[in-house]
Amino acid sequence: PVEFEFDAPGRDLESLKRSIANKLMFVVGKDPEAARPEDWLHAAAYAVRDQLVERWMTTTRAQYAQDAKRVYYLSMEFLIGRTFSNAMLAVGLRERVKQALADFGVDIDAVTELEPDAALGNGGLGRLAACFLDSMATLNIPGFGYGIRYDYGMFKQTIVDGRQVEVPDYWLTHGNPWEFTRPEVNYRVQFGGHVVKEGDAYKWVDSHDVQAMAYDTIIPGYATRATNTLRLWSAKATQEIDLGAFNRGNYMAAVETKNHSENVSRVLYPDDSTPSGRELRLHQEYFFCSASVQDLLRRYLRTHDNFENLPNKVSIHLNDTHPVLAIPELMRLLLDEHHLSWADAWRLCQGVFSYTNHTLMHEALETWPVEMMGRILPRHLQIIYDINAQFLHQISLSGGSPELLRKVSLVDEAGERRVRMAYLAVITSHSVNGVSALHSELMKESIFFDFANLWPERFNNKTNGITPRRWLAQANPALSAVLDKQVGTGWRRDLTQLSGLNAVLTQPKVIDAFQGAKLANKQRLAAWVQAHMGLTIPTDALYDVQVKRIHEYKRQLLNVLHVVTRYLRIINNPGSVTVPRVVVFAGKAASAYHMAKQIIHLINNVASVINNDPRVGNLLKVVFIPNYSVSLAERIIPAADLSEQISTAGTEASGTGNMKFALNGALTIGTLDGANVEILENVGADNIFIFGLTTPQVAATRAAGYQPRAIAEGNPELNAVLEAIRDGAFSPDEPGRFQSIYDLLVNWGDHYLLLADYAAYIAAQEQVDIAYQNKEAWSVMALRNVAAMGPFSADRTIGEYADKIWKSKPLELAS
Ligand code: DL6
Repeated sequence: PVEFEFDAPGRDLESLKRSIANKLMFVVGKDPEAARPEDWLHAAAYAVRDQLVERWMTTTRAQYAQDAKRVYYLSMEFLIGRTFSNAMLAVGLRERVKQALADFGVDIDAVTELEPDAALGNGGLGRLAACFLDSMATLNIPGFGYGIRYDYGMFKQTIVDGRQVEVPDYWLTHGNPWEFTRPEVNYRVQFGGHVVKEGDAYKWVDSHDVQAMAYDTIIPGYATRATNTLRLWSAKATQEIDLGAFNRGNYMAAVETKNHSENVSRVLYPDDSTPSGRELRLHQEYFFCSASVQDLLRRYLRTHDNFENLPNKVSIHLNDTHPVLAIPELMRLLLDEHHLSWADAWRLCQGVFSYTNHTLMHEALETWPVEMMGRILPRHLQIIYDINAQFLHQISLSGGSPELLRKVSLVDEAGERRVRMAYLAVITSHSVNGVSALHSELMKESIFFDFANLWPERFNNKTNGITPRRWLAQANPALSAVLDKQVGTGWRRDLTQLSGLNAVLTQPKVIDAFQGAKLANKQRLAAWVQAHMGLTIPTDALYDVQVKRIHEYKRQLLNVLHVVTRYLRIINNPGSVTVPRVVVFAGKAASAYHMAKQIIHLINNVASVINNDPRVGNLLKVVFIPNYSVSLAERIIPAADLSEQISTAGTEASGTGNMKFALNGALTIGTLDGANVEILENVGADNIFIFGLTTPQVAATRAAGYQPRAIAEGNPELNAVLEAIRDGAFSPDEPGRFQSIYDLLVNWGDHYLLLADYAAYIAAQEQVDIAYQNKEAWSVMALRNVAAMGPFSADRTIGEYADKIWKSKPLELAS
């Protein structure tokens, strides 16, 4: 365990115990005799939070004193997970809190498990935002996260008869000890109404208004006094109750408007990489953009009396297109409220905004119907039209053809007219980045081709990263202890120090220690599976893991094809498979995504047939772990031997799970997609299993008229696997259940080319089996992965954003 000291009072064991006891009595309001484990968790959380508050104030004071440039990270999603362990780690108090609780007879691990995940995000994009907050604080970059305080986060996934069933996640049931309610920080957000012109000025009138109220959470930096703030907005009605209706005795009608207004921050849209296109979503996006921009302008104006310095003091980063309405909102405020000229307002906007793209999928690029935007945000639609008119004028002056104008216009005129949010982000931002080297190149060749021709200097790459605090120190204490012994403890702040492992990783004692940690992590996962699912899994098998959102492009189905292949080999050709495997799946499907739900159903049905077939025994077990979450990821990833990163080349923008697995000593089986390409470059071809079509080969295969049926017919083993799925081998109670999956692959074009990659994937899996039989050599390869993960720290990524995009400097804080 690594503890470090600050001079703050209240950190010795006795003070901590006093603090926890005080919080239990005076904040939670419980007698120690009557306190439940949840009460102890809250009491300890408040005691740990106290340790952060003083730093928070010191940091804020220093930001003002140094007139520091602040980075505002606008994101509809922050997939935080639990905070208790993370906060203890950041302030170096875990061992002492553990002791303090133990002295009260309370087990820290048991209470830690009671904390609900803050699941205010869907997947990769939201978790990246959470890792970035951690790294910004750790690097002393003055930053704010701005988002929505959803009452209901990502739904809880239950599996009923093999099917996904969604249950609401009311994560605030027991209160949230980490947040500070700020009723005094609230802004009016307008919707609807219309715009009137008075002289040269525009006024937005007759709108329905909602209040945005702030809730703040401290984001601690690791081993620094610096902290940042995550400010989440909650919708409150401007009027609590309609007194007229109330007095007429119509009590329900009296609160109807209030409920309607407050619905804006009620629930996270559970869609990942698919557009939701619903009006409420547009309300949510504008709601948090407006509140955030009003808030940051107010902060800026506290210490500046004009806007000239805005780009030197403020960066607004757009995490995908969801916050892009911040652009017309800033324009509106500068024009209509602060009376700047159009030219000045536009110059300032271009100076402050930067944008990250997280997906190339055309269907995932947000557009809003002009009609809807005009109805809900009439002034913003005007401003977007004006931006468009000026932009198109410029393009045509420089010789742009009508065809080019049509292609780059902010308004898509084909069919129902729609505003293209990604284009608005690109036209305005001074920087547009992708999230892996490959993705950033593809972005310029595909969705932003015309813009990259116009402004090549604007486009750049910032390969994603992950925080080593949560994803190694916190998630994997067993491996962390091994690393501390071999390379010291500094990797938590400088992940490149893991390269020190290269000098020792062939030593038997290091290999032994690594294997011991891996086994402990498998035992920890197996115990969880036993306790929560009633399933026994062996701990001496290869743990083959694919955990992520369920999506056709991520190709969980290809993994299933391998599982079924393996199963058929075991029963038809005993002795042909000798390496025992536990294949673990976890992930949620968007509630309206039928095929993804079918895939979950298939995985569960395949699991139940295989797990109950006595011919298979411990040679193959298949587990679908329900309700994948950040806290489950922390338990699953450290136990993995093999990391499945098998998306169709050119579809996964980066991936960050791929980095988490490698950092925890798993080998990757993967395609040349997203950040897998850079993982390969760093770990070397001997320490990763790469297979399948490359991005250009994918395009060529499609262009040549891809025939999946011919592939199936030409490969008897594949054919048998597909027929087993189609004919009900895994759904004997309803033999036709998976006909649609068969059709998807064989008759409907197999858009993601699973069958094209099948043979190469199976061959790669055979290489995995061969390699795993030599446990020492396997461990050395795994350790080489760990040693090579330095570049995949989010600290590296954030360092690059700060230097190259935001031009922000670390805050100076006395140590
Ligand atoms: O950049 C974070 C993460 C990437 O690692 C994943 O590859 C990518 O799929 C994900 N993108 C989304 C798209 N959502 N939208 N829009 O979640 O971003």
